[in-house]
Amino acid sequence: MLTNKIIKTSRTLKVFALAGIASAVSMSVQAEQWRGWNIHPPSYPNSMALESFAEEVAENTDGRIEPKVYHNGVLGAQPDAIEQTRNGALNFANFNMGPMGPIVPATNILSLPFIFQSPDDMYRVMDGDIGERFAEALEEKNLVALSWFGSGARSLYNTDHPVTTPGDVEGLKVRVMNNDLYVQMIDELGGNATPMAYSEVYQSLKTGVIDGAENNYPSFESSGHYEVAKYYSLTEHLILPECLCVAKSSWDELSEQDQGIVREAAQNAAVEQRRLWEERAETSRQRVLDDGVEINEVADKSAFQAEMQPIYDDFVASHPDLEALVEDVRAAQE
Ligand code: GTR
Repeated sequence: MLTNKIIKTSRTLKVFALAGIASAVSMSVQAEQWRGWNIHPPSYPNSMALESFAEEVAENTDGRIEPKVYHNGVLGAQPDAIEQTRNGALNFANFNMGPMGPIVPATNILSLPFIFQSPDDMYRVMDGDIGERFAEALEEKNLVALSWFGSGARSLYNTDHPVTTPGDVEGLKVRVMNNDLYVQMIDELGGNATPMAYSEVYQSLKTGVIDGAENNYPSFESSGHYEVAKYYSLTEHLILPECLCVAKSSWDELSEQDQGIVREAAQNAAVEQRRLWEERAETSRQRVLDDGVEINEVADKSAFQAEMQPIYDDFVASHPDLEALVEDVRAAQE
C-alpha cells in the first residue's frame, strides 16, 4: 500500500514537473501581441506599408512579435493615439508630424508652412542627420521613430471658390489638425480655423460647420471630402513627414536582435509606402477630377509665403533653442 502510494506520488510529481516545463517552454515562445494604430482605410499606401511591416516582423522574429494593424482610426483620434503610444497602451503607429507639435515642440519645425521646397527635399532632410535629431526629440517623449513616410503636399480645398490669392481665404471656416500653429496659419490668411478630428471633417463639410480643409490628394479622395468640397487649390503649404513609430516601452523590451529586425522592417515599409504614394497621388488626383473637382494652380505662392513670416518669427521667439534646427533644415535644401 505504502509503496503504491509512494509510486503514485512520484508519478504525480513527474506529471507536475513535465507540466511545469511545458508551461515554461510555452511562456518563452509566447508571442508579444502588438497593437498598431492607423487612421487610414486598408487600401491606402500607408496602410499597405504597415501591413507589410507587421508581416515582416512576425516572420523574421519567428512569431515572437505579432503586430496587428487597426485601420480606419478605430483605436481613436490621432492626438489620443499619440498619448496611448507614448504610455505603451498602443505598441506602434503611423503618425503625421502635424498633430505631434503640441507634444514634441521640435517637430513643429516640420509644420512651419513652406519649410520644405518639395517632397524630395523633405525625404533627403529626414533621411539624414537632421531626421535623427527629430527622432531624438520624439524618443524623449517615448516614441521611437524607425522610419519616415511621405504624405505629399497639403493644399487648401473648400466648397465655395478657387483660392488663388491669400485674400481668397478671407472669412473661410477651415478645418485644421490639432496644432495651434495651423490656427495661426489660417488666421494670417484671414480665415477662421477650426481644429477638428479627421473623422469629423466629412460631416462638418456637408453640414456647413466648416467651408473647407487642407490635405494631400490621397486623403482628400479617400476621406470622401472631394464629394462635398469641389475646389482644390494647389497652395502646397505643408509637406509633412510621417513616422512609423514604436512605443518606447515596447522597444526597450526587445532583444538587440529583435530591435534590428523591427527597424529593418520599418525601413522597408517606408520604401514601399513612398513608392505606393506616388501611384496613389496620381490615381486620387484623377479620381477627384473625374468627379468634377476643379483643381487650380496657385501662380504666386510667394504671396502666401509672405503671410507666413509672423509664424516663423513667433516660433523662433518662443523657442530660441530650436532656431538652429530651423536654419539647418533650410540650409540642407540650398
Ligand atoms: C492625413 C494624414 C493623417 C491625418 C490627416 C488629417 O494626410 O496622413 O495622419 O493627419 O491627414 O488631416 O488629420
